[in-house]
Amino acid sequence: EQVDETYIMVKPDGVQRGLVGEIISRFEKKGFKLTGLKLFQCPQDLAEEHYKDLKGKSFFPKLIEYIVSGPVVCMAWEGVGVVAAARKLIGATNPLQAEPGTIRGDLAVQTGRNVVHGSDSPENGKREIGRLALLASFTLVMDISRLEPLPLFFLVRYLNYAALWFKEGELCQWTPAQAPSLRE
Ligand code: DAT
Ligand code: MG
Repeated sequence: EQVDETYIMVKPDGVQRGLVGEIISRFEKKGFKLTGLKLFQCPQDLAEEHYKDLKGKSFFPKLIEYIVSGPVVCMAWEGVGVVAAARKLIGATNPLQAEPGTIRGDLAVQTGRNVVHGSDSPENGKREIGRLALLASFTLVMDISRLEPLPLFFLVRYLNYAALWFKEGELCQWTPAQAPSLRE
């Protein structure tokens, strides 16, 4: 079975309401593996890049303003079927329509303050976490030596944006203590 990864983020209202532990706990208890975690003040351009598919919607400016209004908690979670399962744990975009038992169903009321983000596809999970960009940079490094400094500058800037939420070295691979390979 294919192991996927998803980008989960506690939005500023979730941090401010003291819901970080509760939200992390739901993914831990489900049985997914945490591979990245940080508290982070999101800059305007990253928020716009993350939500670029919603550019042009009437709520876009307010959404960006909200995402940069205070620190967020960025997480990468890994597991079989993790993307769809995380969306189920999170619940519908409008918390009033989210089922009880889901994070939004239990903890939120407003669409514009729905406490948590989760990637909507495995491709977006990779894009949002940043692995696609790391791969792209590795293959592009081959061509870089032939480029002039100016295009190189723009390339590095582009990769910087494409990486979205995590940089190389911020993600960890690890094996659970109960794994057979670690038994004495
Ligand atoms: P989701 O976060 O469930 O993936 P989305 O990707 O469609 O939902 O939208 C991203 C965020 O934008 C969402 O969490 C809250 C905000 N949003 C979406 N639709 C909205 C609306 N009609 N009014 C206000 N905010 C909205
Ligand atoms: Mg979405």
